[in-house]
Amino acid sequence: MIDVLLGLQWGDEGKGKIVDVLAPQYQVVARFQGGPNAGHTLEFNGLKHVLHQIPSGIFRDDIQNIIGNGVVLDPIVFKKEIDGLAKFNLPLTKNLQISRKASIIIPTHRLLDAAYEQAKGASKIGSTLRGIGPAYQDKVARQGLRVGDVLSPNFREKYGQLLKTHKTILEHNQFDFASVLPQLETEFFDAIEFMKQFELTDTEYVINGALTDNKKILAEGAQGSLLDIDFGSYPFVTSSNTMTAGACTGLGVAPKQIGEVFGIFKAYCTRVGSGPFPTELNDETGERMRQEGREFGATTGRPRRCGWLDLPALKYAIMINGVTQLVMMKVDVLNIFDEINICTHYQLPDGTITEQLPYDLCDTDVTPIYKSFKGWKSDLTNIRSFTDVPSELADYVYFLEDTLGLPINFISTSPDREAIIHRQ
Ligand code: 2SA
Ligand code: MG
Repeated sequence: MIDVLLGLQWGDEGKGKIVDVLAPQYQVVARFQGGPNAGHTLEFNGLKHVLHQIPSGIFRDDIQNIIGNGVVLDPIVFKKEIDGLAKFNLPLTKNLQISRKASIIIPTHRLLDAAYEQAKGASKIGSTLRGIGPAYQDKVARQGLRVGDVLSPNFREKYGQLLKTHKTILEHNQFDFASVLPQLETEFFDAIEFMKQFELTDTEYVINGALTDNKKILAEGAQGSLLDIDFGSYPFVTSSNTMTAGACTGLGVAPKQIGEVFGIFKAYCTRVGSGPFPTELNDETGERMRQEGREFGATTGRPRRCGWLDLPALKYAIMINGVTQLVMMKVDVLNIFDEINICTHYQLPDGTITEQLPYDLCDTDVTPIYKSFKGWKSDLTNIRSFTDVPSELADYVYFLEDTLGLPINFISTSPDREAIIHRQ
């Protein structure tokens, strides 16, 4: 079976830490969507490391890591990531395989990302400007470059063709690229050569072979369910399927092979970039959450918008993903609050009370209805057993389990690898 681990909110749920905790049970860890817009932070032995495109199993010697076909890979970022890992002395060329069918982000994808955002003005998505949207656009338009193409003698020609298309669009948008492109291209072709030392292969065979051999595989999601291209708060979404189904198409595995689905959520909500966020706190409470939770983007450093936990949104994410186990992160950030709120329902402009997401969250002004809980106001750092948690926190957890109809099997109490309560 292949287990899937994904974020149930708008990304930054702390997936990297949980993959790292679960990784010893797996022989393969695979990324199936997204690209350098992801930033998975791992903290161990007092060190902090952020991975963008490389699967989070990379720090364990006995795990095979796979970048699947559903990923959009930026070779320049890839080379930087590999260089950044040099100090850990990992057997990288042996433990990392890349799908030949993964899409390549070329330098002009990043410029196009910026040009499109600029053209949108006030209605911009707040993209990470990593070229994600434009790269997926070219994939769907059937004109993109794939990792396997780098081995073809015609690679430069294929690149040239795509570049021509991009230049036309950039010129049309009056976006100045002439001054930056030559340097980016030098870096790009250098990184393409660098990438060739890794195994570029048909990873769907590797993964299905591993399944036949009864190996345990973990599919590592990036971003979050509410950023899913189909089910997120469109158009303020990313350009891939971040949900469980994305693991099937992004790796080449059949739906019946999916086993456990770990849904990761924070005990509150954050969002970076634009788009609707019903429980957002634009006040001092939100600011305290941001400071206490160090809520600044791992990829772009942007301050994250903060707000209370949103159950209509969480239930929706659980439903579309078929979540089987919940993982609650950053509970310790709530240690400081006297009162903690959970949004259980939305009130629509016509007065209707619902626990469903409206079709268009952007145009529907929903008012969150909160249930309030007494804060626990104590430090959780050294708690490793659920029997030791303050009763207020236990009540909070029981309420969520009851309402969501799923067990919360892991509760993270601080960033460190060890700081986790595993219930079972
Ligand atoms: P893009 O660059 O086209 O994907 O941007 C589209 C929208 O998606 C948002 N977005 C994100 N939001 C939160 N976290 C993201 N990545 C995490 C990080 C990593 C993770 O720490 O950087 O959790 O996987 C991420 N990536 C994209 C973006 O803000 C736009 O609103
Ligand atoms: Mg993150």
